[in-house]
Amino acid sequence: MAAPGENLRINPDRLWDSLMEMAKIGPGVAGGNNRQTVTDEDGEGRKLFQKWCEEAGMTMAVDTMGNMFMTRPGTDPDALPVYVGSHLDTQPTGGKYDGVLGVLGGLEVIRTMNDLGIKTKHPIVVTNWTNEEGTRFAPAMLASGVFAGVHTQDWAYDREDHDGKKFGDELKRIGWVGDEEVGARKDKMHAMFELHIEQGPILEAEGKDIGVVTHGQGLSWTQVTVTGKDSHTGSTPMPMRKNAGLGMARILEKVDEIAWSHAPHAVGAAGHIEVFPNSRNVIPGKAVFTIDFRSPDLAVIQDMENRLKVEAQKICDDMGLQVEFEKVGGFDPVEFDKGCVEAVRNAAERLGYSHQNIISGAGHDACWINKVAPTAMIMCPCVDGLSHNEAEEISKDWAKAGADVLFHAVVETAGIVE
Ligand code: HGY
Ligand code: MN
Ligand code: MN
Repeated sequence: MAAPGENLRINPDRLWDSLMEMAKIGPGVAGGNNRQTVTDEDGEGRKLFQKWCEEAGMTMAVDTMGNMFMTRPGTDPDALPVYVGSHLDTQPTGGKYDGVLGVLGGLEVIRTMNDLGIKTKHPIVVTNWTNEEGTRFAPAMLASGVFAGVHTQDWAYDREDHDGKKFGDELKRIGWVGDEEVGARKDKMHAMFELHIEQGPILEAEGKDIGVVTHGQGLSWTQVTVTGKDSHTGSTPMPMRKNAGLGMARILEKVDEIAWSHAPHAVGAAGHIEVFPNSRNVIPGKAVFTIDFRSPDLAVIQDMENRLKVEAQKICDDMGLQVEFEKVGGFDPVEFDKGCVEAVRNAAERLGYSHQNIISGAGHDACWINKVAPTAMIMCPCVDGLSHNEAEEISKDWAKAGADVLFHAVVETAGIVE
């Protein structure tokens, strides 16, 4: 397919203004965002995205998981669409760019095509995938997972947040249950591209503008519940204590050791940690926490999961505690489509951006969509590799480079019609 001329570029000021405008919705407390999935703020962000897309001449479809599909028609109505997008939901202390750059970068592709009067054979669909973060309702990439057939919609609707609210009820409450059956379009996709900040330090350290994402590492989330006995922190003699909090601490120490044993590529930690009753003068009778293991190698993930169970059981047996495990999320390492990856690499070359191959450390909707359509990702650097932190920052130039490459890869794949 013909590619756009190398001089054709997106409008970085317009993209940046849209990023800053979206960032005003669900502001954090330190300059970032708290626009968690299916909250009122998420609903507001969706409406703004819908308004911008309709102003750019696109028509909206929404599926039963709230996934948004904004279509720009192609010249061939039978040609399968090229998808481009990411997610608008954020962590509770999230940044302004994680996910949002990929959605608004997709919108900027359309806006630029409109400016230049570009027509393509294949339609182009800009998407916002619901609940990529998995922070309020585990697991991550929930709606793209249902779309790709990995989870059932019923299971997803039943996921509960910390306050016992159900995902399906909250999606209904904010008015974003669409009438399109989720997954109905999954066998009718020509390709999908996702632009994302790296969320790691490699590109900035290497001085590269673009990450050509060849693979995504796999992820495993195991929720661990340790049960001991609540009792007085003052009057309970040390030998009589059944301290679930201490059991958790010893298990977390082991998690770190297990991840280091697979250095340099494996990682492990617990981001979600709760003790009950969480009172200053009560020995915790219960601890609930989620272990996040990741590696590009599936066998390593499985080894880390197995060793977690063996070590945690040993620790709890020694301390007279009970322990239960529940797998609450995970996906295998992914290899992205070679053709789409090549389109990304060619675009970076054509545009004169420095680039390197990279494995995605974070999970993304593209990891699930890769199961149903040829998929690739583009990454731009972020300052100090920091993400999932309100101080997450990118430069306008990095955003421009990423969106330029996205524009070229998408338009070339969709086929310019002279
Ligand atoms: O967990 C992840 O990797 C993604 O940010 N949801
Ligand atoms: Mn993301
Ligand atoms: Mn994220």
